[in-house]
Amino acid sequence: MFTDRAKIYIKAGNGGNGCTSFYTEKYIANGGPDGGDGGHGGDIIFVVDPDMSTLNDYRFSQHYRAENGENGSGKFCHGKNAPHLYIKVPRGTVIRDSETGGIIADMFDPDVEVTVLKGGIGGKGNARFRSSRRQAPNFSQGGQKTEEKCVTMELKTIADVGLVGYPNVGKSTLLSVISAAKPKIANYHFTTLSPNLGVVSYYDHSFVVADIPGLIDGASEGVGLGHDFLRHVDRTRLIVHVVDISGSEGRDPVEDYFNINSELEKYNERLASLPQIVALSKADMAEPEQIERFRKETGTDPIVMCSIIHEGIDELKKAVWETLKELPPVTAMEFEPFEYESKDTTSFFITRDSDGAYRLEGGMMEEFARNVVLDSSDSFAYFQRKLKDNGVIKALKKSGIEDGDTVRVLDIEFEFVE
Ligand SMILES: Nc1nc2c(ncn2[C@@H]2O[C@H](COP(=O)(O)OP(=O)(O)OP(=O)(O)O)[C@@H](O)[C@H]2O)c(=O)[nH]1
Ligand SMILES: [Mg+2]
Repeated sequence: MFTDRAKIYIKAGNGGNGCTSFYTEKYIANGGPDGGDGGHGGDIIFVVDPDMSTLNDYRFSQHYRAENGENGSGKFCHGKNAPHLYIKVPRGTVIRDSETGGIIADMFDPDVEVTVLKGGIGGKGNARFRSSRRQAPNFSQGGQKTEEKCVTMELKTIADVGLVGYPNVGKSTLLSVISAAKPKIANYHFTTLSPNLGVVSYYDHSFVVADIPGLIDGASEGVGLGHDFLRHVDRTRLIVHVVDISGSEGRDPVEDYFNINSELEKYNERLASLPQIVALSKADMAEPEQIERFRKETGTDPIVMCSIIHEGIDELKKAVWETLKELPPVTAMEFEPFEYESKDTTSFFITRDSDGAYRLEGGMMEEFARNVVLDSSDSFAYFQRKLKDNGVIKALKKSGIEDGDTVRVLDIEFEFVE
């Protein structure tokens, strides 16, 4: 089973909570606050594993969660930062946000690391909240929580040349004679079930060739089958279109040629407009008139081959190299930079509840609420000051609040007093 597309769930670690603690020692009264900060949650980082060539490891849509940061503790102990979680993928994997389809990363370079989700920030311990006015802060900050996301990974093989054609025309045979690759070869359709890569040397040069499964199942009603595999030649620079010129399976080679080209067109414009070299295989079983007719009716200048006795192979390699050297190199996909929004911690808005109470909502409120321990008047005073410092009180007054009115923030409720 070959998997080249997979959906997984990923979640960075939450930040660890800050600690509320006071220094205690025998004979020492009123030790100061000594609660340490929480550690950061682990990031989710994608890396290329050069030994991987499929996404088989991910076919069951698993969940990948980085560890949470450790909570802070007394004696100013900082909680440990959680280790990052590395997700290994084969080179050429394109990672998209499943919800929007936006490309997050193209794992094109062999040693690229992409941080897709950042771990939550650790909460501050109460030691951090000490000030001249507040000697004994009785609260600490919760760690930042992270959200789970769903991403789709899609393998798009990186190669210079793509071999395309009907099943059983000799694509894999060709790859096996031009490179050291050892693909499976047999006289039936769909011998190749997943892409094979081979490195071809041509004098001092080399290029990579991808052999994919046959495109059309001639046995059925002529519907495209291997369509999905075209993804693996989608970023090549050149197509070698292999046609069985002997018509050994009863099809007309000229029709084969046009059918495959229309499959390429259906897939996308780029594939259809790539330079193409036509290679006629199984010429040992064809009559010269068949080759002549092919030339005439397709208007192409094909290379006539018999892979099994290496005929036409040098000519093909030369033609491929001569074309490739004029073409720009394969590059990573172009896409708008995509980043998961870091949590909104600065906005707020005011609504009214049905009983007339004022309700505060938005990222800023959630951020402040992390700091509030409900049973601590100390932390509540801190919360109220934060509301004032950030213009929330002013905004409330602008919307007409008066002394004695009720204000609600998440599950906290208090009476407005100026
Ligand atoms: N006579 C002759 N037979 C060939 C030639 N090239 C390949 N074959 C035979 O054609 C059959 C199919 O070859 P493959 O290389 O497996 O064909 P393929 O295009 O990769 O097929 P799929 O992977 O199924 O799409 C094998 O039996 C090969 O030995 C050739 O030049 N002449
Ligand atoms: Mg094959």
